[in-house]
Amino acid sequence: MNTIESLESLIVDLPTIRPHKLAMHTMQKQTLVIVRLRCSDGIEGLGEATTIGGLSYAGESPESIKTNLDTYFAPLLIGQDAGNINSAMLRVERNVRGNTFAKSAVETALLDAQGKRLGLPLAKLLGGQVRDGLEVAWTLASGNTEKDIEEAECMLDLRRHRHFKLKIGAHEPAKDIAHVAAIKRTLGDRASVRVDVNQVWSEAIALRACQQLGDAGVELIEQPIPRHDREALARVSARSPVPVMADEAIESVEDSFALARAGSASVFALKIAKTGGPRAVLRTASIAEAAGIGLYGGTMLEGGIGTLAAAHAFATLAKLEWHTELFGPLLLTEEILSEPLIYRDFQLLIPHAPGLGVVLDEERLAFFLRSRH
Ligand code: MUC
Ligand code: MG
Repeated sequence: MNTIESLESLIVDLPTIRPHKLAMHTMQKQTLVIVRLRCSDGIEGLGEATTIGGLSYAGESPESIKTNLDTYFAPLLIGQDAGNINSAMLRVERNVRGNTFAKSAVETALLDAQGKRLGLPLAKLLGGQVRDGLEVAWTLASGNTEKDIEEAECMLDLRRHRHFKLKIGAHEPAKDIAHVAAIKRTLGDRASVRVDVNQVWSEAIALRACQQLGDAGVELIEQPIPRHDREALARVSARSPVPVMADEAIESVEDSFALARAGSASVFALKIAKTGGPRAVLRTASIAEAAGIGLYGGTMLEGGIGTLAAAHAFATLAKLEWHTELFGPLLLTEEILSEPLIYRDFQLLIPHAPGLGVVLDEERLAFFLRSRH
């Protein structure tokens, strides 16, 4: 039998092109957790578990992900059949509660290895892609309206992005809404503008603000209120003139079912990290599709490995009405892959090589490894 021989996790710190300001945290760098899964047939699978701002976004930090992978996941997986992803992930599921970021990295690494083994790109392993590329939104989060406008103009000129997500919630709603309205006024019909509130508003504030954002021409409002209040999200969603998207509210496939049942949102942000991997995210997508909920391909600002793991999965979806925000690698100044991902004509292209379609640059990886510093 071809078995899993080792599972190694590496913390890599990479600089960002500028500070990235979210309501709960300002990123000055991004920290990736890279998984290397080695199999007895000599094949290595790669995975990534990346979050935002230590513990400020979700319940797993890069350090806890590494500890849990090394201490709990590795002993569960070593010696198991490397070619049976269902059985390996079932074993993980039976023994590990939560920890969807770490699970996502492991599922990705198993799929990457299997794809390389069978000579199939990951999207083919998942049933086959129905599109060659994915439109990618860019997040304007410099913290300054003029700079954001300049950045958006530059992205339009480069034909890299024509959908922009604005991170709000760090300021008073009136100030945030004026910032959004100024950007939308300048960009007009040349671009779509969406906002992400990252759970900051109360229901009362959200009800008023959604109206004002609608008047300003915003086309999508992401997670306006705290994740746990599904009923309030449903009320805001029902009264908002703009579609409301659930992001942090989804921390598992089961959460997505509960949200669909409660009618909490008309769009779901799919993230491999929040549901436990590329296959798990497709289960969330199926729930949404059955409930008539629109789909958006979200990110935790992963590097190239996590970004492509999500891209292969999203490329298999029949409908991806709201496109994606798979721009994580473009926020980083450094690359740890031997070839960067290809962004062209507003799209991220899906590689055709077996597995994820990436190769690590061992020297760059070694240079940015946290243990070196
Ligand atoms: C989030 O909340 O959606 C995605 C894009 C971005 O700038 O931040 C992330 C997280
Ligand atoms: Mg979000």
